[in-house]
Amino acid sequence: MPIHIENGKVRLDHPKGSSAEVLLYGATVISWKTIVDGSEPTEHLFLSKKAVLDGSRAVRGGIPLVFPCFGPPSRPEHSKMVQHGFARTETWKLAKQSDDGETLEVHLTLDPNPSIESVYDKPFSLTYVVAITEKTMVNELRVTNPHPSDTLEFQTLLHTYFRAPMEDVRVEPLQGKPYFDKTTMTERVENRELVDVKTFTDSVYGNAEKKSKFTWPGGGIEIESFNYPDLVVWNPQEEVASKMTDMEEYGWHHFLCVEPASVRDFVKVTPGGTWSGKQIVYTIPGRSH
Ligand code: TA6
Repeated sequence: MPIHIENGKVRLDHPKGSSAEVLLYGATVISWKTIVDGSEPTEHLFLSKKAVLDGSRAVRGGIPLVFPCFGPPSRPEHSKMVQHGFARTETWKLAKQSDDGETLEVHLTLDPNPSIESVYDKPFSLTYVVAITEKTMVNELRVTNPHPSDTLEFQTLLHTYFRAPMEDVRVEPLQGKPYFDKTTMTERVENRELVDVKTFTDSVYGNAEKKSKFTWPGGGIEIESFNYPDLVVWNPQEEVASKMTDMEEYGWHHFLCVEPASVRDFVKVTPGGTWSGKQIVYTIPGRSH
């Protein structure tokens, strides 16, 4: 079965060897594999060995979904929420699946429920599309505002933990971009052509390019984003990661978060409207040594 659901997890197994796994909890993609060098499938996402997967807390790794607020709430309507909002800690429904032989696609949905309504009183409807081909994965969040007269305002982000060697990875193109440096709480302009994360990095870039990529001698990933004006680059290093009870030992050596985002400002969806943000991720073959 190319697409099957078992124990609260949806598994997509492509006939050409790629695969993905999505927890209904938080609609969290926890695995994306492709065959990169013709042998065994390669895992491209980082999932902490200490990640809690029982639905009691957000998953440390994979692609947690940030909605309707980024970071600690900054608006009155979000004041009852925890950081990054409720989308990543609610259980979604598998609403649709399709397989045309080339693309395996699932749609997960989240609508208000008593748990959400206890922290958020705005109507909304979310659909999250996860699709894989032989070489790519698509992650698309659609936010519908069903209110007859009020505009819906939110921040959102795909909090992707990519498996990568922290010391050797470089992100581009970011040179010249404005960014808020959350490690010093200062607004700056990026002057580096290639951005590394060898020190504690928590940067919220604006004016993001449509295509970003990060590479290391053994490989790389390209991200094509649609309707996400910002890009977050994060690695907590030991100083922050060592305080995370769900971060495996030395885990920060093995991942880089590059996150298409709409967080420097709030998205505004008019009554009856739908906003969509999407990333397509591609693997880049490793440079020959
Ligand atoms: O995307 C980077 C960030 O906003 C960091 O500031 C850090 O808080 C990270 O998200 C992880 O947040 P979490 O709530 O999952 O521990």
